[in-house]
Amino acid sequence: MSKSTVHQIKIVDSHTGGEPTRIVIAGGPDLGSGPLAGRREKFQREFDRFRSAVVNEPRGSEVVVGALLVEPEDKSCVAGVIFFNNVGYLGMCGHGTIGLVVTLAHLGKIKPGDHKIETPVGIITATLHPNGEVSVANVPSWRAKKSVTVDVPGIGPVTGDVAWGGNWFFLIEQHGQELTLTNAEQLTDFCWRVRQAVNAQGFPEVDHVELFGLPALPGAHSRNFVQCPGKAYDRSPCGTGTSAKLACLAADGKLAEGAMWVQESIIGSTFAGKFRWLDRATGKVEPLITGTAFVNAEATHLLDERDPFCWGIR
Ligand code: PYC
Repeated sequence: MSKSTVHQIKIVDSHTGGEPTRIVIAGGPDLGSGPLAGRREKFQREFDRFRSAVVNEPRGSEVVVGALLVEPEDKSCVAGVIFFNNVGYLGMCGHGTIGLVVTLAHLGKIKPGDHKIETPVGIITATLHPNGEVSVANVPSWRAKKSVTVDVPGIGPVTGDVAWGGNWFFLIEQHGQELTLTNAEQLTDFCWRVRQAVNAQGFPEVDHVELFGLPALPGAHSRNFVQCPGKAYDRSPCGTGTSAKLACLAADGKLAEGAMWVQESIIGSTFAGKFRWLDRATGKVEPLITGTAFVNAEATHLLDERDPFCWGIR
């Protein structure tokens, strides 16, 4: 076997409340320097097959969120990161940032304390607590539109809020769906239809759909089901989705600044969230999301150009 056809990528896997994160720590594409939004575009334009190789089958699955570690432009940051998934690229990723912080600690690169991290949609501050928990002070989050009703083929009218929490979400309270894991297939179909309708009826930027219901765990305030852009559902309560939810709760006056909101995921994992106002006039808040992650693999991926599925099944 000729060695020159085999690329090596070093990765560390973790999961945050059941949702996997795969951090590429070496062997990734060289995206140069400059703002991360521009480097994310270059990633997409010139190295998209690398994204697919890392997260798609046969090495990954539709559930895996990948993260490429890059040099931050702002040197006060400990790292820059570009998150990606089975179909494309994310703005921010809450569960992924918690996974990243635990991974950096595992690698001996950071100690408990505050750490700034650069993302394509802004700089966030993550705190690694001595007990291993991680809090993420997310990018400014806000509700863009309240009570948008879309006509969903095969379902009928569905009403939700459009909000930004580092990614764009459509958040639905009244959906008539049972939020249980055994119902995941039906929930996936429901959310996918809603997303098509939301995209077609005025909000092409929305790529996550989030349903809310009553929690199963004592102490939790709500349970969610979050559909990600590539149709997989988030096993965690979704950090950016919880941020979007906090922005809506703040806008509606349903949660006070600094009060705790415990968001439960469809598999029963939780994030604790709270917010502080950045600007009441525009409804912008800074969400703080706290959760835990565990490192579960260190590996070297081998990308053999002669393998017909070297760059993933796309
Ligand atoms: O935790 O923000 C998040 C997230 C986005 C997509 C999957 N997880």
